[in-house]
Amino acid sequence: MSDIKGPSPDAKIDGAPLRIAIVHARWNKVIIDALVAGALKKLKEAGVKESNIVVESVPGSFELPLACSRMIGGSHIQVASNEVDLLGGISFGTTKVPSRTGTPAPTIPSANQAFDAVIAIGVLIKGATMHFEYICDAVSHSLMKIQVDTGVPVIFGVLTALNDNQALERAGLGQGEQKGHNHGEDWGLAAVEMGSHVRRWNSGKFL
Ligand code: RBF
Repeated sequence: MSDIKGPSPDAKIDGAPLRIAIVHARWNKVIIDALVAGALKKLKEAGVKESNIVVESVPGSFELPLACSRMIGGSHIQVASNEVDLLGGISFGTTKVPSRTGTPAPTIPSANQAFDAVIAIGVLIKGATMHFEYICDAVSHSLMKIQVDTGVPVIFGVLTALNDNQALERAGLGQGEQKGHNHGEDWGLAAVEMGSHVRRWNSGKFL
């Protein structure tokens, strides 16, 4: 990576208190796998506990915004179900929602905290039609809207490449001199930094 491009490496932030989700598309899987591995590596190096990392997948990048939105929403429901069950009692571990109909009650796995950040990872490679332009535009705007609307950082881990080589190089999978840098690592660090900042800002603390 050049010295000019990319984030400066001076933000060293403790990820130990954070809970982070990764949601990735499955199109262009070899590249996706490298990016997800890069993000996971940096999350763990920053101290995020393995038990506080959730990884989900969706078919393609177009599905990423809905997945982020519902995972953020669902993680708040998990926390609520951990605090008080629907009968008003304190619950521990897994909450069983009471059933009045005889239909088996849904089970909500509980969690102590909502996601502090979500990393959305996809690889869009331009083809012969306008499909690429539409998806890039829709996905980038939607992911931005979700983070602003929910207040939960959504890290933009979507490569929008004009050809295979551009995508490979941005996952550190290029050939020889063009090996490139794995941007998944940057996304892991960005999630830790933004998750930590937002926690602090939400409690009214500023540097
Ligand atoms: N999804 C990706 O994540 N990356 C792609 O490069 C990609 N290219 C696509 C090209 C075409 C022509 C189509 C129809 C879909 C493509 N998708 C791609 C899948 C898309 O994001 C989505 O999963 C499907 O359109 C189903 O909603």
